[in-house]
Amino acid sequence: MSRMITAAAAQLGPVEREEGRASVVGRLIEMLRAAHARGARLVVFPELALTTFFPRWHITDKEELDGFYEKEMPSNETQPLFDVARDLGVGFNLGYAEQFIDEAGNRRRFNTSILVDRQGEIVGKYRKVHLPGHYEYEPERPWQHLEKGYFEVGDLGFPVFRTMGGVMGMCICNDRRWPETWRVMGLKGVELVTLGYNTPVGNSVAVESPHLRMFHNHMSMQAGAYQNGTWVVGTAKCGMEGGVDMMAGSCIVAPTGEIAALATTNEDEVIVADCDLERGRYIRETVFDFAQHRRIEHYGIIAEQTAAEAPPE
Ligand code: CDV
Repeated sequence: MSRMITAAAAQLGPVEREEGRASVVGRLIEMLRAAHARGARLVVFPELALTTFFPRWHITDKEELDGFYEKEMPSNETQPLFDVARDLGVGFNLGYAEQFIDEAGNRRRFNTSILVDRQGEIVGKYRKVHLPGHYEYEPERPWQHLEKGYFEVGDLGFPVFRTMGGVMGMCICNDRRWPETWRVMGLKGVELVTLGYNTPVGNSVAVESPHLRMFHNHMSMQAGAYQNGTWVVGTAKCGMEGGVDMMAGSCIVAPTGEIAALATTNEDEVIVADCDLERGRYIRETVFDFAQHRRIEHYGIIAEQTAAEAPPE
C-alpha cells in the first residue's frame, strides 16, 4: 500500500537587498499557487526566504541588520502566505531569520525554519545547528559569510513532527553536508526532510569547480536520503544575488537516493514529485534496519569528540 504526498520545491531566484517583504511574499504565493495547481500539498521554500542572503555583508548599522530578522511569525507581511496556503489546503516549509527577546531580557537570533500544516498552523520549528562561516569581518574574502556572527547555534536539536500523514523533519543548508543531521532524524523515524539552502556557485576560500560544488550538493542529500530511507525536498535560493552567483539545483530525492525531480533554471521555479512515504520502508527494514545492524558500542566518539585526531606519527 502506498502513502502518497505530492510535494514541491519552490526554488526562489535572487532576492536583492532592496526587495521588500511584500514583494517576496507575493512571489512565494505565486509559486504556492502554481504548486497547488500541479497537485502539491506540501511546498518547501528556501533558507532565509524572505530576504536577501544578508550574511554575505558585514553590516555595522544595527538598525539595518535588525531589519533582516522577523520578530513575529506570522507577521502582517507573511500572513497572506499563511492565508492562501490554508485556503488551498497546502502545507509549507519556510526559512527565515528569527529574532526575539527571551525571559532573561537577552536578544536571541536564529536561522530558523517552520513547518506549517494544511490548516495554516505552525506545527514544527527548527533552528539551524551547523552554522558555516565566521564571526567577524574578514577583509581577504571576496564576500563575507557571517552566519556565526549573526546567529546562535540552534537550541532545538533535530526534531521530527507527525503531520500531513507522515513523519517530517527539517534541516537547513550546511546541515545537509553532515551525516549526523540525517542519522539523528533517521533514528526518529523521519520519512520526509524539508531543506532550504543558499550556496554560492563558487568557493570563496578554496579552489573548487562549480560542477564539483553541485555534485556535493546533490550527493549530500542523496546519501542522507538513502542511508535513512527518507524523502528529501531540497530548495535553493539562487541566481545572481548581491553580486554573488548562487547555486540552483533544487531537487526532490527519493529514499532510494534517486533524484525524482530537478530544477532546470536558476530563477523562481516549481518542481513537483509524488512522494510515496512507504517507499523507504524496505530500506529501513533491510540494509538500514537500525535495530538489527547498528553497532552503537563503536560510535561513542561521534558524540564525544569534535576535531579529528590522527594517531601520533
Ligand atoms: N547557507 C549555507 O549554509 N551555505 C553553506 C556555504 C557557505 C558553503 C553551504 O553549506 O552550502
